[in-house]
Amino acid sequence: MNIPKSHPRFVSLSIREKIVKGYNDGLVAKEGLLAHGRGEAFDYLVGEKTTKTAKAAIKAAATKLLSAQNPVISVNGNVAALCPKEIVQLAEATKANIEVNLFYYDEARKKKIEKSLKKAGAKQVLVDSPRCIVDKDGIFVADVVLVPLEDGDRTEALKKMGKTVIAFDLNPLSRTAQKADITIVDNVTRGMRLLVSACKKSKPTKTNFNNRRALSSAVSEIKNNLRRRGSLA
Ligand code: PTJ
Repeated sequence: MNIPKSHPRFVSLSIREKIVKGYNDGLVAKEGLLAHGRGEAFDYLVGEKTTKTAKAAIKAAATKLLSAQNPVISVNGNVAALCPKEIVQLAEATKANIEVNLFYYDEARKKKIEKSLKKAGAKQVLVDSPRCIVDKDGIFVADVVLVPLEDGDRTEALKKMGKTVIAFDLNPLSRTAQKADITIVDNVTRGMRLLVSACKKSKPTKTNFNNRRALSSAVSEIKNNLRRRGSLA
């Protein structure tokens, strides 16, 4: 679809086209289209911009990734379709491994994602085996795992394995958002770019980021956005 730049929803519709292309190319699961729709709805509520709270979470995530011994970036179909180049740049900036982990396990899709990441410049891509069995050189030995868009079961499993979890999730109420150590409530297409530049600028220091407090201010930012638009008293 050719979307005119003047369209008021140009950016959102362009991101939607990326997900649809990813589906047509065999990277995104059918269910990934639904997950994207949920993300679009929350992005609308957030105001389709990176909030102050998200910026603080990105800063904390950058220092955490840079201080990690074995950071891993977990990639699923949606992320592979939306920001493959940024994943590669982030892996380079943080010396992280990239591991493909699918919720809706599909060997053919996994291979296509691996190939597309290599095409985007990834030197090495680790792959999981069927669900919850992770690569022995990747997430299994990782101390910090970045899960851009993840379902709650997997985030809980990572926490049970003792990992520090950093997540992107536009829904501050989701199980992933609540269980992660650092949740970036931002569209992965905006936030990932900012995370890459934060990692290039930051130093590996300690962070005293409080996720509970950050999620509560993310909800307040949604309320304030709705008030500004006159949709909430
Ligand atoms: O490729 P697979 O098989 O690993 O499957 C990937 C999906 C995303 C389908 C799978 O992990 C899944 O079902 O996820 P959920 O449980 O639907 O959770 C996805 C979360 O990401 C939801 O809370 C959405 O609001 C959020 N989300 C969707 N799109 C974006 C987003 N958050 C940030 N940026 C987005 N673009």
